Amino acid sequence: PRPVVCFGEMLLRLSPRPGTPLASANYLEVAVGGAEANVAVALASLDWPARMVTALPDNPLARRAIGQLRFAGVDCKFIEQGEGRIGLYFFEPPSGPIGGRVTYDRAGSSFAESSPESFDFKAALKGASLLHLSGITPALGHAGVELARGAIAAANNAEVPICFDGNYRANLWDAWDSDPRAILTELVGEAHILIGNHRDISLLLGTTFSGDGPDRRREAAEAAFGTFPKLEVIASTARHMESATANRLAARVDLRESHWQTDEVRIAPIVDRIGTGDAFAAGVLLRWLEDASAQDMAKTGLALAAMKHGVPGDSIGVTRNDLETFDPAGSDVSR
Ligand code: KDG
Repeated sequence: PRPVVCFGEMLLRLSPRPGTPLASANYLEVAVGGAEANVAVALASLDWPARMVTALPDNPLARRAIGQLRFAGVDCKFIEQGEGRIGLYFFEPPSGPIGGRVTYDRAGSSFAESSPESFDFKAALKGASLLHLSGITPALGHAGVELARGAIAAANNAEVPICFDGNYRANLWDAWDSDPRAILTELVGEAHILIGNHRDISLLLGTTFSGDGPDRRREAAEAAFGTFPKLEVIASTARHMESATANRLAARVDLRESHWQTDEVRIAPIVDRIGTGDAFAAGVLLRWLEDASAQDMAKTGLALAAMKHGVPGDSIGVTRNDLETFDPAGSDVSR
């Protein structure tokens, strides 16, 4: 198999214990994140080669982040280490009726301060099957937009298809004088695979698709296929939150000629919601890389997303066997 190249910022997550507000926390637990890195970890753990391209400082915090990727088997030789800092985010987990909250401390990170010239995209993309990036990179500011453009141009030069995950982060876009719709429309215009729900698509197309049923979703997908001629796959999840610790989740994959929507599965208790979209993306991509059907992409994406809800941290490392034997209705300890 040919490697997937994941390009984006890596972050450390620092979280107080559930129920303890950040403002009075004495202990913070560390996890390693970054949406694209989370996809790399999931793919590598499933034995699909993944290569991370990012910029990090040369310090113990960055070594902690890289160590997590290495443990999963991600190829780290295109990670540029030099000046600057690693981005952090603080996550107050949901507790009782209070939802979770993210506070970013990532301004001026090595990645956000880099430019397309900082990376050897040509070498990193050599022999690659796919470039995966997300809407987090352009949300970082003007430099982030250039980074996303640079990576996309390099993939186009190398004739490597592109997967773009919308990953809309309002807090990042709102922090600068941004026009997310114009920027995302330009970037998605180069993508072959779009991970994003029908609301992301509505944002891109400037249309409101009222309601959330399968007909609306097909309508949204067809409109997106009409607007973005390179798009081959649109994959999305639909989530109905029951409480801070329970979800209902369904997955959907639209191809130009076919589509598949899974039944809803109930997920409870939820251990950690962060990174579930990245786990979904990894499942969809795994099956796309294997040339599977819309049904297989949707089912595997849903299975990985469901599994991630039960795993602490931003990413999930699972084996093929875990995936094949996963039963969303729950399973016993195997001995
Ligand atoms: O999808 C999960 C990511 O949001 C998380 O790992 C942190 O990349 C991150 C971000 O920018 O919020």
